[in-house]
Amino acid sequence: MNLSTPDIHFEMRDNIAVIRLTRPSKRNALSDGLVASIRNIFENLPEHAGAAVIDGDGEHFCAGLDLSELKERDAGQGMHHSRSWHVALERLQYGPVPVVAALHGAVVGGGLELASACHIRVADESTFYALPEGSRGIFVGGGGSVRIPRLIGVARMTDMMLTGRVYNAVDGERIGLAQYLVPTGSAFDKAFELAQRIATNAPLTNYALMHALPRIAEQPADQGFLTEALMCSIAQAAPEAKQRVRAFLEGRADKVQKG
Ligand code: 1HE
Repeated sequence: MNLSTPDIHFEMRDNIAVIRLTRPSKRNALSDGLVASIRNIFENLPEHAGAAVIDGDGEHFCAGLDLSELKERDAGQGMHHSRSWHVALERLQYGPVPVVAALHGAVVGGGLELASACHIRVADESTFYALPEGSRGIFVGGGGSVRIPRLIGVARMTDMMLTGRVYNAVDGERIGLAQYLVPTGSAFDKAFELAQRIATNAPLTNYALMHALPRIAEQPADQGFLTEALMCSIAQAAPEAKQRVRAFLEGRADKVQKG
């Protein structure tokens, strides 16, 4: 199946899915069609995909919602529009494989919402983050109010939206918007290297990290402990887990190296 469109490029590099926003003349602004394409890609990833990388062509990762499509919508239409983003980004977050975002330039508005749905964010030094919705008279609608406070806290997101505060790459990494900060121009390479490493994990471990961990983290502790015990028992019962543990005990597996 051809998952590319003029605005998004999809390719498999061995078992890594590479997804690139290709609308640089509009700073990769997310049109309705582009959001639908993201959903389509994560609903139809090839079975052999082990991880994915998403990045953007040109000077910026993503300028957010395509403001030229911001129509006069009544409340019901507005809700359905927002829900279409939720579905697309849920397919990404709770999809078949972990996704690493390679960030550079503007990561703003819906672009930050897209990045927040990814499992790992690698930012280069040109990256900057903002939520200009506040100054455009609108509100986040792509899951940002759920995901961004979980990365940086309600107070920082409130500040970004009330005051238009822009975080640079260094401060973005410090507060938790990205887990990695790399030299300008190297975010994709680092993200790809991480994706290759992720793809060597046992599939059930990756599944647990994507689907169980965020839900456990939202559960009351007593329920979380039980869910953890269930997930842990399922993962360790898999033949692959047994092989990996045996390989370590027999000296055939890598030791943890000092960072
Ligand atoms: C756009 C968009 C866009 C650029 N929708 N067309 N997002 C924003 O409020 C951010 C708006 N964008 C910007 O602040 C700047 O464009 C950037 C800082 C990202 C980049 O600046 P720069 O100088 O490199 O580019 P530019 O000259 O501003 O833009 C180049 C073209 O892209 C220009 O079009 P042109 O026809 O005049 O060449 C811009 O109009 C166009 N462009 N960004 C449409 N966002 C689910 S709810 C989510 C809610 C939101 O995301 S709200 C936040 C929207």
